[in-house]
Amino acid sequence: MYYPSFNGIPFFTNFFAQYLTMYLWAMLRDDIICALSTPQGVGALAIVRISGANSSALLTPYFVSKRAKKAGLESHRAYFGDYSIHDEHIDEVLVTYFEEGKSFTGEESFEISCHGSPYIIGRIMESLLNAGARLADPGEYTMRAFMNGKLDLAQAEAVADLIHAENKTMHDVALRQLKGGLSNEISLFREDLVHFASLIELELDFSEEDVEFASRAQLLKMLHSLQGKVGALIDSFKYGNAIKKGIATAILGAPNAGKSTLLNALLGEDRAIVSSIAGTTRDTVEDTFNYGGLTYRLIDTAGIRDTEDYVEQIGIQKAFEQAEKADVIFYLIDATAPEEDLEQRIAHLEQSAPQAELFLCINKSDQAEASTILKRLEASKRQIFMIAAKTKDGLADLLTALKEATAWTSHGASQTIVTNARHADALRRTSLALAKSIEAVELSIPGDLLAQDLRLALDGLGEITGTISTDDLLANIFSKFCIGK
Ligand SMILES: Nc1nc2c(ncn2[C@@H]2O[C@H](COP(=O)(O)OP(=O)(O)OP(=O)(O)O)[C@@H](O)[C@H]2O)c(=O)[nH]1
Ligand SMILES: [Mg+2]
Repeated sequence: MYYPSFNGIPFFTNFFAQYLTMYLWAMLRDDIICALSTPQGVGALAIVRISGANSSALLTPYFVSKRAKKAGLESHRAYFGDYSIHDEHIDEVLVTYFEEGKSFTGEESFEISCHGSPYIIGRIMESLLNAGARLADPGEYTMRAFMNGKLDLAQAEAVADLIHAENKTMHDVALRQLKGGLSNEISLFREDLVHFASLIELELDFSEEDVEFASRAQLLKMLHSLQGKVGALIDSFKYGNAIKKGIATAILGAPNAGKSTLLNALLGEDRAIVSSIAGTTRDTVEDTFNYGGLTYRLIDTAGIRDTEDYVEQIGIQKAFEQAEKADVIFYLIDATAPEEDLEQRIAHLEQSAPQAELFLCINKSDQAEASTILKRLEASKRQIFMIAAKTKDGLADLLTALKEATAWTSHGASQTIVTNARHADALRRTSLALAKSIEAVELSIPGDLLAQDLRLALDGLGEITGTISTDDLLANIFSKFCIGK
């Protein structure tokens, strides 16, 4: 099934397609879904969610509440009562009722708060399934909210981001997106485009009369301005991605420099094997830690040296690959045994990983004096950190500097940030279409080709908010959600 949009241009086909979509959706909506929305296992309380037209009828045989009986159900109110199956009392529960149109999904919905016993939850779920409900698919509540126009697609995706947010920054970004931050911006972009696209389409209808409804000067101005705004959003994805996935922080250095010790010290657990044998770490070891409201993805790597060992060579190759992708590199120098070619290694790293913030750390400062190394590093003009990963000396200063160096991630505190690769991809396509539209106007290319480019730009924007979506896309997005959300 295709949920089409014709970019707000009021064609008969648009009306027909939307009517068909609504009709098909109305047919699908007939079923009632239920799911446990809290984690599986024993807990103090659990919440079972039910959504679908006429779901109150499904609950009636099981749930008895004096107040509901007396005064009837009122939306957004909780009702205390007994949950029984064929006169067998299962639990005392609290049922919250949401009227159709006023619930998260837009459908009549209930939330049953029961005691968090797997037995009770199992019995309640079983009774609902027996009464005709079906188990919700992952993300189906949010998908229904989207289909019923309660959320657009970018907002629906923000629900998943909010649930999975591991740090304050990601939480703030997801919340802003859920409240419509990104969607509003995209809608404004679309409004401008739709206005001109409709005028150009209109010109096509009068093509024989050689009229120009859309001022090309104004169109060009709007396209340039839009291109700038779309470009800014695309650029923000660099921050968004780092915020969401963690700022890639690679630890590099010679074997035995103490890289794995530093990883363990920063994580606060024995994540990687530490030993005095050079060449202990072969593969990369990765884990995240939160600091200052951000998530860092620490990557311990194999010590860099010339070796005949084939497996170790692969590990060293991987270390360089990580360096090339890193946002930050901690280059560890063993104070007790600095590399002979230290200067060349640093120069090589600066060249192969120019994108990364490079921190030079002299480790094992508890064991050796470092004045000679410091002298050798003077030429690099980089800030140098004296640390002892084993005793954790100097790590507080290192973390403070790390936070300062990655302050760019808070660039979007008051600005919309794109954190979703799908959105970034759609924006890139929009940007390409805008560039082609600009070219078309500048070269006075015929209106039908310009209209096509404008439509492509609109499609790109429409994909973000879900004005344009396909079954496959929706299935792909919502399958990543939890069951019960
Ligand atoms: N005295 C002292 N010893 C340290 C310090 N950091 C690490 N070591 C020791 O140095 C040795 C090597 O540490 P690792 O963390 O395994 O070194 P690595 O860089 O991961 O080594 P490879 O995995 O072989 O590349 C171990 O015996 C650690 O206990 C430090 O700050 N001070
Ligand atoms: Mg190691």
